[in-house]
Amino acid sequence: MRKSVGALIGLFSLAAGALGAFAETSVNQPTPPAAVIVLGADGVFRAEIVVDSYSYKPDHLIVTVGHPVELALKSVTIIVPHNFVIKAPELGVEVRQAVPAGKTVTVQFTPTGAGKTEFYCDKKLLFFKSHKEKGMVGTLEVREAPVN
Ligand SMILES: [Cu+2]
Repeated sequence: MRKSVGALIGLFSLAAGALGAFAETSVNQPTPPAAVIVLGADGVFRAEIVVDSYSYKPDHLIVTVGHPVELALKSVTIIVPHNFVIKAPELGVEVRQAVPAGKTVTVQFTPTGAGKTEFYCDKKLLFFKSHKEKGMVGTLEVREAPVN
């Protein structure tokens, strides 16, 4: 089983290489903890999210209703562009932000409702799986009560 999966991945890599999608390697960076977000003295939740192929770190954010959230999306990829999407009208959050390779971009939003939703990258190359399907997905958790 393991062998056939390996063969499949090998084939997949060959196909990806043939298409010129070879540059999925990333700069080595220390990986941050799974969930870190800081409520500043000014009442703004801030976090840096490392954007890689194909992950967000941290991938679980916990914030509270009515506080602005400011996320620095730091791409550590060399060529592959990603994005950051949240579609959660029930939380009052609609975000679509491109994250070019190697760049850091900032997004800001203020949740108006409590609940959980996903943030994800919806990029997709031809017939390949979407980046979300490859693991570029995380959880935004908006709580009513203050965190800690
Ligand atoms: Cu992506």
